[in-house]
Amino acid sequence: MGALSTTSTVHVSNGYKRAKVEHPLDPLTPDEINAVTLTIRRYTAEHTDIRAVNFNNCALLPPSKRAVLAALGIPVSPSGKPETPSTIIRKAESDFFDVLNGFAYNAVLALEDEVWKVESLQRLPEGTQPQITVEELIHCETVVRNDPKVQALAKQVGVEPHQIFADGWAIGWDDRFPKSQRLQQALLFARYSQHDNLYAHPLDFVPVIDSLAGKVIHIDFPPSWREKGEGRVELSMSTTQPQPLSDNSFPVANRARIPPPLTPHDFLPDLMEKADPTYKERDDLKPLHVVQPEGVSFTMKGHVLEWQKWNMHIAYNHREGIVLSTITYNDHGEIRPIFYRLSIAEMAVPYGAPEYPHPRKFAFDSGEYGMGSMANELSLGCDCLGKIHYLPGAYVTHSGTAHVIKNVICIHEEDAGVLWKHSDFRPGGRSRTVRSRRLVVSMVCTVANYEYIWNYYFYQDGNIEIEIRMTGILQVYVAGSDEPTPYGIIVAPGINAHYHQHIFSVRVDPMLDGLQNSVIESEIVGLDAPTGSSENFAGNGFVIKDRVLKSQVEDGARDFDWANERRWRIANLNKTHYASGKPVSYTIMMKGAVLPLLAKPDSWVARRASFAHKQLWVVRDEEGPKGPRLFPSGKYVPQTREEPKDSVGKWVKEGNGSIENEDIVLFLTLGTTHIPRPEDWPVMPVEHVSVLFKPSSFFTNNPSMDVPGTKDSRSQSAFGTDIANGQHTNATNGTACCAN
Ligand code: ABN
Ligand code: CU
Repeated sequence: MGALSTTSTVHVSNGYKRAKVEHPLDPLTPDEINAVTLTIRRYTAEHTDIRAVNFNNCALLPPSKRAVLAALGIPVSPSGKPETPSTIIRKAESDFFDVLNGFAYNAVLALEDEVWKVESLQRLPEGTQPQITVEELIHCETVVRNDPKVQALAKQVGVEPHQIFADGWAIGWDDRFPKSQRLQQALLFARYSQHDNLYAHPLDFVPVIDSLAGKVIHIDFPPSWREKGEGRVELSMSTTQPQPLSDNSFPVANRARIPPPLTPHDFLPDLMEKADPTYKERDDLKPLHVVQPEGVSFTMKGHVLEWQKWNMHIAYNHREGIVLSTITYNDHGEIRPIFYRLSIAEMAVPYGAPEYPHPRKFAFDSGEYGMGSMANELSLGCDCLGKIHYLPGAYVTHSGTAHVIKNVICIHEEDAGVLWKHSDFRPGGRSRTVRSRRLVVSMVCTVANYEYIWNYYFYQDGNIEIEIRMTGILQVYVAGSDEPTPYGIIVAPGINAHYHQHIFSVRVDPMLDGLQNSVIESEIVGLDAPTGSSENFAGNGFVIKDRVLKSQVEDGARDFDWANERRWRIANLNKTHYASGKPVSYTIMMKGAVLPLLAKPDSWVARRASFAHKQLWVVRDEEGPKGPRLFPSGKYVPQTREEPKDSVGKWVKEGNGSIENEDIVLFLTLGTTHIPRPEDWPVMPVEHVSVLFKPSSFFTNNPSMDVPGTKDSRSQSAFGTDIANGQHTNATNGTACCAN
């Protein structure tokens, strides 16, 4: 079926009342999701031969950038005049399956006079797979647990059917199956009691399921390694290549099986104590409360937050989780646009073990599962300390009803150490200390074994930071006793944690003092003139060489370069700083988070995750009818083979458009190569990566000079002792140190 022109209407009454929408980027409310899916159901029943619908996703289709900025009165150029607002029609988009034949569809709906209407309905091209849903993950586990072949294989290593558990990953890449088949690979584990850490008991085979048919269609057996002497190892199979499907013999006669390790490795205190009666929680931690006696310093109106000169719209969606939009800064009364939109748009987690089927392990957690759908219900006093404001989020379930996560986005303030300080060291000199308060917008996602924490920080000196924290449980595979593990490390007996990378793509849609922005690449280089020369006699001279990135095709994909301390800044070339004469800009600091993709350039993962090849991508923001360029590995990620047409690698190559003084979008690649440690087991302490955006010639001077010096009347000497003076005094409060 092609695009359909007829429209169907469903009135939003009958309990589908729309909650108040105050901002054009407000996400669909649960009522709206319900109304949209009901509209689609009626439409398909009345106008198509689709008879059984399973919804996959449903979200706001954002209006155009210029329309939103005009509606909010945000200027699009340094001249300061906002454009004339036009009517914004609220739109929604949903992907769904016809469960009878497995075809996937995309519908776009518009809300007119409080009534949703189907504007277009298209069958997705064969092989296009929308994300794996929460329900499919649960279903996959049930399918493998009930499969007689899986049960028989599990029994051979002492595992009963009710003890079989599975993480139903997207297939990754497997040419042996047709693209049209919706597939999941079930990474198997045994669980021996209700809340046992199942990752402590990995199984040695990997079923593949057809998600729509609900059937196990194949089982793969990773080969194991043998010691060959003199440090050499040998694979138990002759190749790391996938075996032909015809070679799938059940039961596996003569195959050396590796039973799962039985030792528990738990993280819940009662279970840890059960396993080891000497286990005891430490009892020497005194309470530490975050107290805000006068409440918070931010205000929220719906999804719009105002804090310390910052203003932004905070939204949830099923895919990126947090999306921050229309970020402005009030600079002495002038509302200055900074970023139109910020999100973590994609991530890839490729594992480094080449034995088949381990190479299929490269998760695109955002595009394949949706970080929003995987987000946690946060809880006060443990995930979030202090005075907290939560925002809810809603995603669609197969039935079409909205699933609400009440506390999905956490908004709060934190002390962030010293913001700035100076002491005049001369006798009688005065000093001033100003502490940094930051605003945090955060979310926690559980992607099967791992958790990811997204933290967006806003500071009083104009800095913005996006930090990703990783914790949770390592993805592991079983190792035979004495089996060498060249691509991983044994974190506990029989448990091999494969090496892997976490590679994130941060999408930055800038609007520094308007939409026409550029990227300046700087290299910091020593002077060419030799030591002893008249230009550089002591040999110490270095300069900064700036170059504006000009053409998308030539400059749109950039490598980091340590040798020249390469750095990038987003600039508005139409406005310069009164003193430095430099264009107003924000510098991008990747704080030790740049990394090379370790898989080969023509590897499966590299072909699907073109964004991971380069540290910086700059493309023109071209808003099509289905919205802007949002996802660097394509809109539909599961089961792509080769680089999708709508990926950042393809956009850069497209046309010879200018990226200088244009409406541009950046994708920053950052992450970490994770060589697991036993200390990452059974649960990994958090690891951080972050990118910082720092104003450079953007403000007249330090914009935080007006932050008051701190006088925290509740800070006291730890032991009732004035340690600095070597005197015992009563606990004193710390008023004088900050400004005297
Ligand atoms: N990390 C892959 C994944 C994510 C979510 C659910 C299952 C598997
Ligand atoms: Cu890791």
